[in-house]
Amino acid sequence: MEKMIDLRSDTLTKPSEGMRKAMYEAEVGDDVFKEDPTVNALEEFAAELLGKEAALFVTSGVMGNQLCLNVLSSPGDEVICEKDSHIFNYESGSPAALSGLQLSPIEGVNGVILPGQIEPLIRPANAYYMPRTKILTIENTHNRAGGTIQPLENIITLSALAKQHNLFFHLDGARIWNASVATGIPVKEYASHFDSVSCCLSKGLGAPVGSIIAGSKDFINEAYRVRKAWGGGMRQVGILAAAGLYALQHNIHRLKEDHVNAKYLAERINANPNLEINMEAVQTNILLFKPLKLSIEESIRRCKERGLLLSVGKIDLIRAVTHLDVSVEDIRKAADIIDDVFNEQYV
Ligand code: TLP
Repeated sequence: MEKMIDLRSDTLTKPSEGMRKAMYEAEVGDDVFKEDPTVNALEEFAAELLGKEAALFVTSGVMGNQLCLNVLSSPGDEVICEKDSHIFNYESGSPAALSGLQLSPIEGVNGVILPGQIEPLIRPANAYYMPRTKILTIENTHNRAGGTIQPLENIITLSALAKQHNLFFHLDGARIWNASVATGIPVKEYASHFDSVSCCLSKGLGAPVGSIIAGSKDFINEAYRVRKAWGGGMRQVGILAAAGLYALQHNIHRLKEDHVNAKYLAERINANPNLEINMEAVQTNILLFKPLKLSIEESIRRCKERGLLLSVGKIDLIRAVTHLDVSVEDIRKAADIIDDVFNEQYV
């Protein structure tokens, strides 16, 4: 059978040979005793890359975000986020379940929220009968908006606003690497404007598992305690940390190939009169597009029949994500399949 081209997510990447070799050869110890040299090396490398005092290896992006929210808040506090954010939509209600938090979502444009929208939502400091606004969080790149990049000037303004109102500023930087490669702005520069940062090793970077959170030493010490309490203390986990370290050392720069592939596919989709795509939002490795004459389910089914896997982005949009297991030839073939499915004769 011919290989399926899988554009459902960049989480589907499989460890390469080089990564598997690094995993096989990893020196390990008990990380709960902080004695795993590979985990320690990964955390040091990541802290340096992100320009933060300390970093912690955690199981997943969700755990990373939730640990950060937990450490920066108390039950009953409120978190301002964007309405399409991962934290609001795809983390199983865990801000409420794990930390007793209430979310206050704001609708952004391409995932970007502006200071003027946030200010009215910040609760007055002396209102003891209201929740306390404690955290402002944004996502870069923004997944559900289609991999869009947060403009640095806006991040800087939001950071100042957060400081002015004594709010912590958290970055869901699951795909911060993509933003950095696309703009040329170092991840360190992005991270410097936030109190806490969570970023994934297991998406476009190709590691099988894991995320990193970073911040001050005190913040990470507390996150270390909470991670253990939540059952996230792992033992000889250097085997997985080795994959993460390999990912950070080898797979960041090549993300630009995924962005070129995404642009190519977006242009082919844009040229098809039966499909609609917001080309302005095609900035990194995620594409969202709308079939005008077929339902989402039928579209996905017809593509699958021809060897192309796609997923649902928002309710009325199809999502395609490029990644390191998808070659230029695969992308050309994916574009041909999409043309075939959405050509006049089939719709
Ligand atoms: N995103 C996944 C799905 O959950 C939607 C995907 O396929 O894109 N923050 C952002 C911005 C994310 O996109 C994701 C995963 C996470 C956090 C959570 O990461 P994991 O899956 O490692 O818990």
